[in-house]
Amino acid sequence: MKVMILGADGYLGWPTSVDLSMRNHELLLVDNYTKRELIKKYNKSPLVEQETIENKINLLKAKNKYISFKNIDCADFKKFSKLFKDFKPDAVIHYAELPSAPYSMFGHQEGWKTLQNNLQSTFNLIWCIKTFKRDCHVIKLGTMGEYGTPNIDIEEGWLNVTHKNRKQKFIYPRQASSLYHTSKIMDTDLLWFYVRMYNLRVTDLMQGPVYGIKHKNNIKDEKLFPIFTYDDIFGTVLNRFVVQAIANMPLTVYGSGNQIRGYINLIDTIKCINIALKNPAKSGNLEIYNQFTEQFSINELALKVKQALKKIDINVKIKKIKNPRIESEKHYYKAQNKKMKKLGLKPSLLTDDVIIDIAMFIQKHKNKINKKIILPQTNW
Ligand code: USQ
Repeated sequence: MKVMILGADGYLGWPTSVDLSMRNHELLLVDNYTKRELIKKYNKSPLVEQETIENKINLLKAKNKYISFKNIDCADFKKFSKLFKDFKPDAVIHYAELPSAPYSMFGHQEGWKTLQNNLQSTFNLIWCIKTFKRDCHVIKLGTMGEYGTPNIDIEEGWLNVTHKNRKQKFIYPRQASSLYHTSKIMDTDLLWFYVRMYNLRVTDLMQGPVYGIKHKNNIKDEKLFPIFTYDDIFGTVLNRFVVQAIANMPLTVYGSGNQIRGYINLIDTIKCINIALKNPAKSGNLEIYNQFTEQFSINELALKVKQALKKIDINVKIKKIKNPRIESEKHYYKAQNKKMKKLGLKPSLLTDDVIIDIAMFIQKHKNKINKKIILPQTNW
């Protein structure tokens, strides 16, 4: 297939690119280094300094010659539409968004940049498909955070409502607790509108926080590993916890630690992308999948890290700190995640070995951990 990957340099975009390049697709990778620039601007740094994407792509080209890279901003319609029109992809995997809740809540500029970048890149993509290739399948990364923490079960994207004896299926009600997550709700609404109007084919993946660094096709070569961030803005909770453990810092449980989320191993993110590629949404359909494999509270997650690392003689401390976020800390949470499994996903669960494996990678780079960038600095 001809596949475009937008945001190909990121924590998910790069492993997706590595994996698909080994499956003989013709790939066009797109990124404009926004995340790298923001990491520098806000004085953060990944655990391991990244090669340029151009250098990384040369590694992939040795295995697949049908792979190219363009350094352009997907929010720049003129440049993006030319690229799309020339390549005419069968599918586009859209990760070209600012992914951080704390960043989006930092200030006016960051909030607006999140909204503007995320909506504009999604809108540009929609417009290109509508204009140049109506049957192109969009695989869009959404987030479980779109649903928030409602007091009823979270269904997979849609809810059947009976009202005054009449029935209608609606997109499941959404109420996020950051501006970033809200930008994803707006993306979904935009996509759904254009699916209804112009019969586009869209798969929206409601993904939970991801952890890990390895997957099937990068396991032997650390140069192919994705960017690994652990700072307060770009790091996600489990990766942060393991870094804290290795740095001999207490794990920072925000608030009561009873917040529950659905988590997913990076290995499974890649599997889900492949499943979505092989099972495209039909014309005029918005397919929504809940992309997580297990639910944990933050307390459970911290305990899992503590118990796993005890096996390799690391004594982990856990500390509850004031929650820097406005989010529900005691809530019902039961989310459905059957659809991916029905299509063949066999989950790679969060075992002690998985945690130890992440810890071994971090241990190797322990001297590079910057303890000053870990504690939360954005409050809302
Ligand atoms: N948390 C802690 N301690 C920490 C960091 C986080 O207790 O040191 C808590 C947060 O308060 C939150 C939970 O862990 O309740 C998850 O936080 P997170 O920073 O791992 O994830 P979040 O901000 O929700 O965003 C991440 C990704 C985002 C993705 C989302 C999926 O950055 O791109 O969309 O996970 S979800 O959370 O399901 O919406």
